[in-house]
Amino acid sequence: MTGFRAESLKLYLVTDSALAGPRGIVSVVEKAVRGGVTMVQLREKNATTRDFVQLGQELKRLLSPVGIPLIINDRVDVALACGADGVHIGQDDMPYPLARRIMGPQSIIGLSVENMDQVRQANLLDVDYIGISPVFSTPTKTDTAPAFGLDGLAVAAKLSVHPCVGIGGINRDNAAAVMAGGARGVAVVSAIMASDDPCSAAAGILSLL
Ligand code: TZP
Ligand code: MG
Repeated sequence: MTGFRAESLKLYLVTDSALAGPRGIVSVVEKAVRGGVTMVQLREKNATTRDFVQLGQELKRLLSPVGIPLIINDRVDVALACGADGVHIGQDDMPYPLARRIMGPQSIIGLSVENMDQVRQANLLDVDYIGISPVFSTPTKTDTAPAFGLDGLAVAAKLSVHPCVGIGGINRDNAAAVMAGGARGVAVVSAIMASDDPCSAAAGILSLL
């Protein structure tokens, strides 16, 4: 099956072009990698397909030599085109069985779940991991389901047969609590992407996990 290792979830950086600003995604990711991120998801909601693929190719060139998996948000076609290691899908994206068929048995596929029912449904799929979304409400993404909170996260992590990563509002103040709730890792956007020092921001969170 896929060569996915749940340890890759530990500090999962999800990109945001707006927060990277004029520095650009690649430069921020490069610094975050020096700080110890263990997996990277390229998430582009407004990019053209051409720019999305090009960014994916650039990140793949950066991450491949250091053995950090690159995951593409939503877009199976972009993941294949840029040679990414996998794709992360949500409940409204390509259905998992089709994504698996297209991506092949080796690719990493992660699925966002927004409630306990979706955790149970994900148990019937051979996804590589699930994203508990959101753990806390966050200004980075406001069109989310109600937050799980730490108690909900603990229930979801117990219920899930898959490794879980928490996303939403996670930072230095709560990352350890998310891990204590049973998550195998934390997925963060603003805590790293918005930092003036993405290397220290990543290293600081990692030191708490
Ligand atoms: N999915 C659920 S919450 C979220 C995504 C992409 C954004 C998380 O951003 P932040 O800044 O880490 O709270
Ligand atoms: Mg999606």
